[in-house]
Amino acid sequence: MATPMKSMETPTELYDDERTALTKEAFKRAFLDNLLYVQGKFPALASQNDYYQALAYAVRDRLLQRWISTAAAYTKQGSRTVAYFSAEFLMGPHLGNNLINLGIYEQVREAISELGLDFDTLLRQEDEPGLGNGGLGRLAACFIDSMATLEIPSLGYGIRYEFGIFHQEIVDGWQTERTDKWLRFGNPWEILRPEWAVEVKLGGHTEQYRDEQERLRIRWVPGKVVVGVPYDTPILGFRNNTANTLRLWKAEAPESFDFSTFNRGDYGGAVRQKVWSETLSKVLYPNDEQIQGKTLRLEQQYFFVSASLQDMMRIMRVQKLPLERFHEKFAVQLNDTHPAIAVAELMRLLVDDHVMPWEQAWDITCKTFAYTNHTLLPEALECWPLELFKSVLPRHLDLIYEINVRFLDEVRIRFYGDEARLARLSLIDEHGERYVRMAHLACVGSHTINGVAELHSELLKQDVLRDFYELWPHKFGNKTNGVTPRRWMALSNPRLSDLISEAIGDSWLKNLDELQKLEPFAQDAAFRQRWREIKLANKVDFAAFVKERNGINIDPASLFDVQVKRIHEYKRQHLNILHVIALYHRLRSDPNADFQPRTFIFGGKAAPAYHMAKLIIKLINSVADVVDRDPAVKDRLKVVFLQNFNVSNGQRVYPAAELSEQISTAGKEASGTGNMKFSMNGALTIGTMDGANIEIRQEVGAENFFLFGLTAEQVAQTKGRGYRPLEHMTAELQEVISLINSGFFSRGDVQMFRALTDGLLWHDPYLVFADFESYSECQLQVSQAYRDVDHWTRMSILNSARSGKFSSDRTIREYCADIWRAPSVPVRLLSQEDVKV
Ligand code: GPK
Repeated sequence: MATPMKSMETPTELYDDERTALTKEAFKRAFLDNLLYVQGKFPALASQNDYYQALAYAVRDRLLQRWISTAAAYTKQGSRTVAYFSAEFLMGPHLGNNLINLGIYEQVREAISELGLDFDTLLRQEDEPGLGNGGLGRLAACFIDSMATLEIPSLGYGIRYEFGIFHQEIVDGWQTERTDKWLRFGNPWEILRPEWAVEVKLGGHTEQYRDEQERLRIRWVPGKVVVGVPYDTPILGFRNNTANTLRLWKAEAPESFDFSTFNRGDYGGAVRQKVWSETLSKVLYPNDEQIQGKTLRLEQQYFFVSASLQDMMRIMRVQKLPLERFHEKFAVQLNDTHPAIAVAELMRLLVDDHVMPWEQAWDITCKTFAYTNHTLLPEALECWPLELFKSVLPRHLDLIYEINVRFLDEVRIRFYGDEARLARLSLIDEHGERYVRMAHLACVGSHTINGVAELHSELLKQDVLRDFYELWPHKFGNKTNGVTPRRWMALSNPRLSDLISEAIGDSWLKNLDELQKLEPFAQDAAFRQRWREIKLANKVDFAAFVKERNGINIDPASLFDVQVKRIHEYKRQHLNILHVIALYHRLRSDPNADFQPRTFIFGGKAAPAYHMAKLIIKLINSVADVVDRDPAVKDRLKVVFLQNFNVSNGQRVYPAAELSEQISTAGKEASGTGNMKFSMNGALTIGTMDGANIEIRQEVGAENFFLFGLTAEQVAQTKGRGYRPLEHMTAELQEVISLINSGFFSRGDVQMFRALTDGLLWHDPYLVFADFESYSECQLQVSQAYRDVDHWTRMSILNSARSGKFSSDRTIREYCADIWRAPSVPVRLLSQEDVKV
């Protein structure tokens, strides 16, 4: 009989054997093996999803070699590691991206089609992990991609929500929400690590006690305990050997906890405990830039932060590093204030659990954290009512009081006699009901604070965080956002990427500044022709997609004008749709007017409780409906609302766009990142002087950008004087508002959009009317420019050629140099020799 141990004595080849080779033949074999041995299906019975799963597992096998090699390299070198703390990681589908990064996309496509299957159908099977709301979550995803590509040792830490961002469906023009069951068919990209589970305490109270050395100490007696179980997803670098880790925590009930209940015969109680525990990682809060102030949300934040810090301490134990060197081993980036409780939690772990003196623990804490702010909107600044905070984190409240006392002492000496300043800076807001200010906790506990675009970082210093800037100017800096060109160009726009590589070679994907080499091609008529053909082909693809989804025909020859992003008043989708109505009115009034045909494409989700945003969606759909049915404007004006805008749909729309709408009220959009994706893919921008628009315009040149509207300074002045919308009323705008209020778009219902129009007329913090004329005028210039096909194409090429700055690789290089001080650690693939058992 063959002994199973035999193979252990003479290790056979572990890697680069038939099982994980990158050749087409090996891949086919692996695919069929996975279908049989993992899915338990044979081809006649397999569904498309079974095939997708088999494909995903075959790819995953090929990631693991890199993952193990990376872990080995980092462990051996005890590398300095970036821990990116984020409540959101909006990853989008993994399969295509992993194939791109492994460099086997084409081989695998061929292998699959040689097996008689449709590769694109299989790609579409993946339910994308939508564990984020919008820009902030997608930024985290681009950042971990860039860290892996730049070979920076890093861990992304977050929550494995069972239900991600809701699925949006439009019913009778209104947004409806359906639960996102992304885990329904399993997730082949994650690996469960039950052996690294940790306990997280919540609630209860604190008490004093004396330790063995008779020292007076404080103990936290929790009301409940949950277990955090890590699920790891490998994050590949682009064509290198690095595979970093995204570690997401699932909440489970600790067995010991419900056993006691169970033993008492309280079966219901035991189950309730389990249900409650799992609620913690059940669902992503769907609010963007608006806090809801729910206890569960604070519990979620603390849950993942505590689990992550404990996990980092475990890693230090494994690597035999003393906790005194925590800040040398790890650089932690706080993605907004959602993980800011980490400042108090690290103090608790060091002071309470590891009996470290306060001063030393505080020194380590401040050297560990850095904080990124993502918004200037006051409604997004997290403040927790004191009582709520205390009920969830009684020990942390005490620690925050202590941090605050010491902090305000420092301020008192610096700003002698300035009581008002003390109140403004305090970690506790004491005007009326008392609150814990999470942004203040983040600022006090971090060595560096940054905004996400030049203007935003300036406004932070002048406005929201002014007092902190006056106290610690050296802590402040800017890190303009970026996006990964791997997903947002190579994967989503293969036609354009191939043309670019043909022209300038393919190293631009690792060094996006090389796109500059495209500039001379803007003067080359043949190249321009190919550039146009590609845009047209992308538009044709997108039109087919719209036909399938919305059942309407859009003309690929019309100008594709796109606004896709979360629906929010400050982003001003209503400014866009008012202008569409104005165009409609012009066409109806003068049917023979010279008119550049346009397709207006909208997409984005509204927070479920944000009524105004939902009303804006309804208005867009209502206009779309009327315009579609009106033969008078047929073929010249179309409006499409793309349902359920997410990463996958984004990958379809950016390559097809010609005009990118970035029309927020100046001073409100921190950066924007969609603006960058459009520009890279050759769309021109119509935009305000806001967020990263300013830097995009700077890079691509004012002559290749359609600028309109008030500047942030003018917005502030206008508001200072008292903004009166009626002063900006024009005849055309009057027509537009009247048409809406007449019930023309709402089947005679004159009330339907009143909340919206009244808001714009009487109290509009976003100055829509003030910018309307300038916007309209600018759109006229767009239409004229579009008619000069060659000129437009030149501008399009130059937008792409000059978008190098907006690679998230550049952003991450800056974080590494200025904030993290984390050197890269190249990974060598382990050979069979290295892993002999
Ligand atoms: C900012 F504060 C927040 C938030 O809660 N969610 C979110 O997506 C966005 N953001 C900003 O609105 C964008 O301007 C910015 O580009 C993005 O974060 C990433 O920094």
